Amino acid sequence: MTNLAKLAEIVDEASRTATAIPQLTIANPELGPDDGYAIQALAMARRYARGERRVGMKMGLTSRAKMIQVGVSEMCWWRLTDAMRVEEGGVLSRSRFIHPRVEPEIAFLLKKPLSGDVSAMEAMAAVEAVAPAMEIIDSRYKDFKFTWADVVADNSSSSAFFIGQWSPPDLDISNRGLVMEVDSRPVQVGSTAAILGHPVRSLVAAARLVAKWGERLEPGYIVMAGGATAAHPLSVGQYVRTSMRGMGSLSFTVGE
Ligand code: OOG
Ligand code: MG
Repeated sequence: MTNLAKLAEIVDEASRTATAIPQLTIANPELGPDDGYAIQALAMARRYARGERRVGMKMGLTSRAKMIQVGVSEMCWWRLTDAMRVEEGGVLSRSRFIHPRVEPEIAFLLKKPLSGDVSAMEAMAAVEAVAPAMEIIDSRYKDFKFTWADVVADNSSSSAFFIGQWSPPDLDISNRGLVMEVDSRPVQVGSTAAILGHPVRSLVAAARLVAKWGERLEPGYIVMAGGATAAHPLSVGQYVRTSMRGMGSLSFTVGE
């Protein structure tokens, strides 16, 4: 039988020490996505034991651009902790990561719990605020290559995130133009509509997916809807900025 706790230790250590590892499914071809989620939960317990605190959840692979970039066409999710949040406008330390990439996202702040099958209207009624966001993804696997089971086991590549200014939830977020720039040069241009046609669908999916694992989205949680465009590789010295029409912009600098 596969030792899931051992595999959780391997991905967690790879993440903690920023060291690339071979895909888990190479040595363990029997692993499926449900095993990936079991590994993820065990890896999460290790983070809690180190003092990290749960602050929300991220959805991944919710836009076509993202699915095509990594060659996996199923959604994935992961639990966010306080240690992953970096202050907007701050410095992201490159040495914490293996081969980091940045992607533009949209974030929801919840004021009510959500779990199971909910409608888009019910999901929005649980939202306190919405904000432009950026996620730093850093697959622990060599060459950023993985299967669905691998990526789920590895935090869904999650490693850090930035949140911009919160707006009230009645703002129409269905089709907000966005530009992600590196050193004032646009590297990705897109729209929030790329996220499942409307980012609220990602929140609806998030409520459904956590329920499968006996969890709910809690008041105060941040839920990241997933990259609206392909991700862009990061290197030391870059100044990265994402602007979302009518929602302001957020930025960071890549340090050593
Ligand atoms: C997987 C994580 C996907 C997103 O927003 O789609 C993700 C990856 O691209 O490495 O975070
Ligand atoms: Mg993402």
